[in-house]
Amino acid sequence: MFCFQCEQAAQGTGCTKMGVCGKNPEVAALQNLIVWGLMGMAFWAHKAREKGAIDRDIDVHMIEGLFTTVTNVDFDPENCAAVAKKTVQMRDKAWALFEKANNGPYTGEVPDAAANWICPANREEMATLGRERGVKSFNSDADINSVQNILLYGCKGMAAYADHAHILGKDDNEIYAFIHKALAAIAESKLGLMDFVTLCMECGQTNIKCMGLLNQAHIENYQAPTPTPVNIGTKAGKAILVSGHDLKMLEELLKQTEGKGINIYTHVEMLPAHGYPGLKKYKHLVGNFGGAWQNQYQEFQNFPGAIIFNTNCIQRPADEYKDRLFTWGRVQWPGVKHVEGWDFSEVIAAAQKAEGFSEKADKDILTGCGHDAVLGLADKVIEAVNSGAIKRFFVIGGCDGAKPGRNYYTKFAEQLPKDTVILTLACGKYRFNKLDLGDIGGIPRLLDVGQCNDAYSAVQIALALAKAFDCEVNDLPLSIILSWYEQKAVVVLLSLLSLGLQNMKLGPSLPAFVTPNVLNFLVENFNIAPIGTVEEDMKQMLG
Ligand code: FS2
Ligand code: SF4
Repeated sequence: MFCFQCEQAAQGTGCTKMGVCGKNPEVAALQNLIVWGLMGMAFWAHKAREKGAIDRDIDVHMIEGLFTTVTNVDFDPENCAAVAKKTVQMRDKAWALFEKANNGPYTGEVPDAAANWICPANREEMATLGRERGVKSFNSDADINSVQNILLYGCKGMAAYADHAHILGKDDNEIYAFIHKALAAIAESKLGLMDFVTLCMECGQTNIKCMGLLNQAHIENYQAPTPTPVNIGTKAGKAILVSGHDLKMLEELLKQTEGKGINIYTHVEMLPAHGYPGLKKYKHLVGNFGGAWQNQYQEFQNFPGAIIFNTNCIQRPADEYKDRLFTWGRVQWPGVKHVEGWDFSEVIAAAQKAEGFSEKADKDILTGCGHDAVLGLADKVIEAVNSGAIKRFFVIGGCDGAKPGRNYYTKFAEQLPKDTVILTLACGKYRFNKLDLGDIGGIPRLLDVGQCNDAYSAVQIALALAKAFDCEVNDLPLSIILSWYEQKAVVVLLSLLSLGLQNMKLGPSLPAFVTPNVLNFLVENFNIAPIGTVEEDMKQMLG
């Protein structure tokens, strides 16, 4: 196997024997096959779209297929094989769609991925085929291959956000069209390096639309989030823990558990759910449990109820909780019960059977500080900046992970002077969101903007501040320090780069799929740099 799509890539170069995440060689090969098939499907879907022919099933299969291959989503070979098979059927559907719109067959050159290759009938042969279709084989030029992978990972991250929006009934033709165009370009591999760089920037721009669409879907369904304290203790009673990013799944579970004496807790990226009026109205949504995703193996052993993942990040479960663990949506783990659709009665039954919590008091942490809430304080914020009470804003956001170097983010938040404000989002916040950082004239020093997709909201805050101070975003007293782990962080980074943001710091280590030449390009054009020591970086940013 070879996979280097996430920050955990073995030796900083790529997983070759077994994924550090737990992905085995068979699943890795089947996911290669899915991506290869999607590239073929994209070729025909893109050509059909150019002729005005669109098929929503193909569009949706694209985002579901890509999301299946995101880090820590699907570890089940049976399901990956089923997705690969369906992909080949959908390629044929896209092909037929094109020929119908074209009133005849295509006469140009067809790339290998889009040719009439047959999906083998059994899993073993599918995996053999997938092994030959790895990410290193897109292009023989290492730099072009690197940028093609950045584009692919950007599309994977965006597909996850598009999937959430689709589940809430929001689809945007432009988003689907771009993903098809991008994967078709990788399949054809005819463009030059700078063309792929341009596509990466377009990917970032399209993802801003996609995150905006999801933001709109969340607000239309659950109203704009408001600053909300969330308890991290436990309430006496039966319990269900919800992990992932999907708010609709949480809402359905809240409806189905109402009045049943079961308390619902959020985990990791579900924490911001507490800020939405349409979700916090459920009194049995009682708190947040545990730290970031990489601690689940230990922490879930202490959760005496049912646990459900609706998106990444799932890890190999311990036997102590495997029979109380469920997956939903794109997430699958072999041997773990998968809930299809919207009936959570099995999860509820597992929670009722489990011991449940006794009462344990603990502190509150704050969430729900999206752009509506923060910009509601705009006058206060502007006054605090003008008076010098706030010297600088720091966006410290992105993913958490297992590497020891991630203590950087905790130390950074702890050591920042008291006249600075932190905006945070995604699961990297668990490195510091239980610290008591106080406030500046009533403005909390730590503002939790939300999930990784709420990078949209952070961008809105930055744009509004730039407008208020009549300057460019790069001239604001604002520094951005990102932590990355998986492909959603890649697409968020592309979005920030596409807005022209300069001087960002990235850690805890640089992606294995970025070649030295591509890195140089990023440094020269965006002055992006890897994190260094807390002291030096802080001195530089505050200076
Ligand atoms: Fe964290 Fe994992 Fe949000 Fe990522 S819970 S690394 O999926 O997308 O952030
Ligand atoms: Fe390795 Fe990350 Fe790929 Fe898993 S997703 S196999 S940890 S590079």
